[in-house]
Amino acid sequence: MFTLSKDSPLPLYYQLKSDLERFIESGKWQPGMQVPSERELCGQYHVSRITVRQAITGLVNEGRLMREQGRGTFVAHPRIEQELTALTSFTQDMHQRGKKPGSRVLYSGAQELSAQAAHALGLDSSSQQTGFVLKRLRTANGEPLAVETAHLLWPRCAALVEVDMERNSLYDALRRYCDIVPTNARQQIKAAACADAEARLLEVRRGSPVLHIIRTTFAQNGEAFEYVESVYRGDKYVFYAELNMETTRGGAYLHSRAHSNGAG
Ligand code: 16G
Repeated sequence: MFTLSKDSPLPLYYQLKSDLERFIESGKWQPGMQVPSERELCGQYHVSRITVRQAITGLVNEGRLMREQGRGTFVAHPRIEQELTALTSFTQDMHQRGKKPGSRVLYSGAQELSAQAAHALGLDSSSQQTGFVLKRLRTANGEPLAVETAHLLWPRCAALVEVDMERNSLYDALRRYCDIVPTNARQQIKAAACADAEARLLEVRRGSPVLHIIRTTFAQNGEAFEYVESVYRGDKYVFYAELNMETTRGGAYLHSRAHSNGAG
């Protein structure tokens, strides 16, 4: 029924993978749909099981398909693409994508800060510092996407104690009740394997790929008001940045401030 070119310089598995990719992109294969079995694809394309498996594995690795043990292979839901160039809140991000943001408060209250959080907030990290800590499970249309632990200035953000953080956006509440306008941020993203506690909250298997994000956010007056440690589901998110080549200083520079620290 479908033909692949044996004369093409492109390997058969690659041609098959591109064909299946087209089904996903054109919407012929919809998110959540079960795809034909390896045996069916072998029959349809007249190729070996190894070729089919290689094409499917490629799409699974790219997050386009999902294998579910004992059930089969399904078309993955597209990941949420988040731009790295604009400072947005979770609530804004979800509204922009037509999804309903939700939060479950896991902890909220004044707490001793870690030296790292105190340092990021510009406090003297050599002595004990108190902050307002807000730990939330963030959801979109009821589906868990991230666990975020925000450390905020105390008592500067004390008004938040009165705000229902399951129904309100943190950034909106800061603007409204604390006279803090989130203005810019520094963010670090690294890959990790999901720990037990977060795996239960995010409804993924322990060890699944997640993104660890650390953000320090600054207010209109340049003061750091929030230090956030987050764990985002790796199968749901893709971060996107546009990079411009800078040629004005004689050499060529990548205009991104992103840098890698390597291991550790
Ligand atoms: C985003 C931020 C987080 C911030 C939250 C406020 C990342 C990685 N994190 O999730 O730092 O606290 O937005 O969201 O982007 P909210 O205003 O909806 O509560």
